[in-house]
Amino acid sequence: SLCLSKQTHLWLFSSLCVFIGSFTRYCPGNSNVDLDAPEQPELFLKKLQQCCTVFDFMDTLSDLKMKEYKRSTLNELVDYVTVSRGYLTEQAYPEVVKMVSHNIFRTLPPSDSNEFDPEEDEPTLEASWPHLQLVYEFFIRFLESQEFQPSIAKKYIDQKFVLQLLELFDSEDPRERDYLKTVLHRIYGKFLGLRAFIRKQINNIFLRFVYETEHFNGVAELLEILGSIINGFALPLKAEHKQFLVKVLIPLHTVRSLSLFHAQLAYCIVQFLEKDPTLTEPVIRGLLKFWPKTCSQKEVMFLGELEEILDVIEPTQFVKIQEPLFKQISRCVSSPHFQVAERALYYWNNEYIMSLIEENSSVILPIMFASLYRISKEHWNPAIVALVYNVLKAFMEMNSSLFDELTATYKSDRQREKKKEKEREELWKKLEDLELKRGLRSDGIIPT
Ligand SMILES: *[C@@H]1O[C@H](CO)[C@@H](O)[C@H](O)[C@H]1NC(C)=O
Ligand SMILES: CC(=O)N[C@H]1CO[C@H](CO)[C@@H](O)[C@@H]1O
Repeated sequence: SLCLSKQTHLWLFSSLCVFIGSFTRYCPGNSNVDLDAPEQPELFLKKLQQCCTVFDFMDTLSDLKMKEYKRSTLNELVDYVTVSRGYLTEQAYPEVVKMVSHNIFRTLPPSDSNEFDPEEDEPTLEASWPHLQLVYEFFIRFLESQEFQPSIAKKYIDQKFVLQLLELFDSEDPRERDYLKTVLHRIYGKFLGLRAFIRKQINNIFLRFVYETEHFNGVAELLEILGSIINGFALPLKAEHKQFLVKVLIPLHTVRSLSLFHAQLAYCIVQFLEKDPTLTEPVIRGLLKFWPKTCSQKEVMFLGELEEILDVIEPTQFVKIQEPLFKQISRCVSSPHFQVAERALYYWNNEYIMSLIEENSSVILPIMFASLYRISKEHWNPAIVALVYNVLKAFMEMNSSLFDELTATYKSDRQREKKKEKEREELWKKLEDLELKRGLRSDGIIPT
């Protein structure tokens, strides 16, 4: 499989073409490799040209033989580029990019954005995948080849190419998006001159997604690439990068289909905070601002992300944000949704978070106490009550005098409330009696 078969069939030019001979791989064998080696670069170009022909896979019965020839030619090209030694000539670059472009750049089938629900429906798989996969495979090996020279390739892999590549991330086929992810990652790694452009275009895709369409299939894949890009940012972070975090990544949390890319999004956020801890406060304030009000499933995701952030938070940053943060957590603990309350209460199993709470218990206990105490008396769910008892116990151990103080305050507040309620009831009763005495009818009309 080290060399290309000699036959470069005519099938590409039209369906009239005649297939000459059998499509067996021509390998000169061990005896006369050298003799045939000079032909290889030229065969390579020819076969690249052949593979520019694109077949219609929607018609499953057409061109069956031709499709099979192209498939084996692509296979040969994959093998060739994997082991090529000195065959990647300068003429090959435009041909490779041309072949790849002809095959992968196409109008994606219209996805019924109203109908298709990526959380529920099966994606439409790409019909031409038997060829498309090999083209992607070939392209990745080309980019990864030891002989690959970005300085030559950049003439052909340019901004226009990248723009078309990014559009393909909207493909419904997850297999294609997976290949695209690797392709874009390689291009980002090898073409320094395209990096800022790629980031800017991803930025635009996300803004359009958040504020206009709410529809783009490749958000998770693009975020995954960004995760590793962020990882490589130099310090101090550029204003452009911080802006991307605050103006794009945080608003991405508001999208309805968050569950499809939340893990990748949270990863990017945490990457940013590990790079630059001073971003913690704006990030957490952003999450609190966009905190979901009606969707408990989303609320659970937010709590999960917040825990990831707290896992890496610096104590100096924690104190800046602890009050609004624990006000929200206190609301979550009292949530009527079992899963939300449970997820929030799990924070108390996290040793690092516990140590942060303990250091600032005089701030956090008073915020949390009333909700917890009330739940321990009133909640319908025994699992939640058990978790709450654990939290209260931990609080008591942290600072028992503060705990007693809060208990006393809570009780006297409750009593005052109850007393007020009672007084209000009595007042109403008195009013009723008074009205009866004055002969008011229940319908409020004074009898004449
Ligand atoms: C307990 O809380 C009280 C009231 O906030 C505070 O004055 C005291 O220092 C705390 N004790 C400990 C051991 O943290
Ligand atoms: C009010 C309070 O207790 N603040 C403390 C919170 O924890 C930090 C250390 O992480 C202390 O420096 C603060 O004094």
